Amino acid sequence: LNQNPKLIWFTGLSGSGKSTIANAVEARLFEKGHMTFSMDGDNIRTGLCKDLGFSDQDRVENIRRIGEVAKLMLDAGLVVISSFISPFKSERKLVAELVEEENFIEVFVDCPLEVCEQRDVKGLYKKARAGVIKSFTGIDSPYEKPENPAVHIYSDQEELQESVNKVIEFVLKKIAD
Ligand code: GGZ
Repeated sequence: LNQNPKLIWFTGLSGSGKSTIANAVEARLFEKGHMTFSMDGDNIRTGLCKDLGFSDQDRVENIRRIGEVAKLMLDAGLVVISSFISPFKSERKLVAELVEEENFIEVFVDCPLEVCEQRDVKGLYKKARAGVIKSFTGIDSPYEKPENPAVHIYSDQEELQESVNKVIEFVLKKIAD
């Protein structure tokens, strides 16, 4: 059993591909014998954070709670994978400090807004443009790009496997350190 807990923190716009890449990364780590724990909107915003919306204040609280859960899971010895927009630099920094910088791996899933909007898998951008959904990231709510991510994914230019390889390579090196 490999035990060198790390937090792999995916950040990026809605529809950038965070969860898709994260799921594939988790499968690969599992194959290699790492115990993992994944968090995304589907298992967090429906439970632990179901009282929170998308105001700046609620997003900050969302990420704070996720950071605390990640810290507990790291204590349990797991490789934690999280996929949230996490639009604010300051909150990502807070999480990094909470779990200690050397355990925090920031992965920026970089995809132009136009591409996310064109894909519009869930039809949310259309609703945001129509004003049905307010404070939508990239439309009328900010996204602060990471300046120096550990891994920089260009999800509109790379094949999924290439993106996954970039993350895995970095993570395994970090775990081996
Ligand atoms: C952004 C929203 C919003 C608004 C609902 N803004 O593509 P999705 O659907 O599955 O991922 C998005 C998800 C974002 O939740 P996070 O917890 O990752 O956000 S944050 O880190 O900022 O707290 C999107 C959906 O929720 N969604 N309304 N207004 N995304």
